[in-house]
Amino acid sequence: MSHAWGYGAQDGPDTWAESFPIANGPRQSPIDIVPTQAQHDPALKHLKLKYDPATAKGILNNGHTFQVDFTDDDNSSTLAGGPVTGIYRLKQFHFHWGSGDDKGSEHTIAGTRFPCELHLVHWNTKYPNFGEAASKPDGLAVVGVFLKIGSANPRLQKVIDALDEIRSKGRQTTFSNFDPKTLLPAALDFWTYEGSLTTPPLLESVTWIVLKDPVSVSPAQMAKFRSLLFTSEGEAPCCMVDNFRPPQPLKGRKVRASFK
Ligand code: B30
Ligand code: ZN
Repeated sequence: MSHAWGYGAQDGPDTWAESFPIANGPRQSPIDIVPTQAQHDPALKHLKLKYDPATAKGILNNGHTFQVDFTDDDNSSTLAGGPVTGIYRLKQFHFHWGSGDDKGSEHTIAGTRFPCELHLVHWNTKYPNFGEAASKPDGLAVVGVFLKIGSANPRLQKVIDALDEIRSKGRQTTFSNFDPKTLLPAALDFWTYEGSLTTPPLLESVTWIVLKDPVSVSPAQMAKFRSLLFTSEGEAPCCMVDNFRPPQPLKGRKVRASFK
């Protein structure tokens, strides 16, 4: 798979609107979440995440991040509750990160940036497949989890150990028997708002569910993320870092909180 867009000066977020005019649309992501501006919504349900480790399938360097893919032909791994109606199936998870610890997340909290952000991508089973869902206003639900520098996170290690095999763009390998719930914090308090994919095609189809509590990652673990390459084998190597889009205008949207 080849992309005309990236995160460099010539093809980065400031240029995406030329090919994807929705980049300036009414519900773009990420955003800066200002907790004092969010409204607690007691009607929000608890998030129900049910993941079957047997649905983990493979891990891929797609040239802008790495993603762990899941089989999504039945409801073995799903999200329900929270802000959404119905059942959403897990498709993949991936990360965004910085070249240093002072940046890397896509969402920010009152201007605070985290070094990394995990995205768990789900699609609404009222549609026939991910591709169809991705163009519908209620098609996708992405759970965002911040990573903060601290002690090594043993639950990340299996993912990190697979990165040696997918250093370059286009490389992939099998990745099985993994429960992504182990990557989440103990408490599932969240903010939610209506947004978009944070990469082209920037489709405005995502119900964002951003968890309040971060999980930890060690400096050595972050270094392994940063040793991945944007580039294919045979190209001049270019480290995969700063693969995040900065916050976009809120344009009157409301952010709701599941907690007080
Ligand atoms: S995010 O969670 O908002 N960062 C996609 C899914 C989630 C997000 C962003 C994008 C997505 O599915 N994009 C379209 C599919 N991609 C995926 C891929 O495998 O590598 C193809 C593409 O862009 O055209 Cu690159
Ligand atoms: Zn993402």
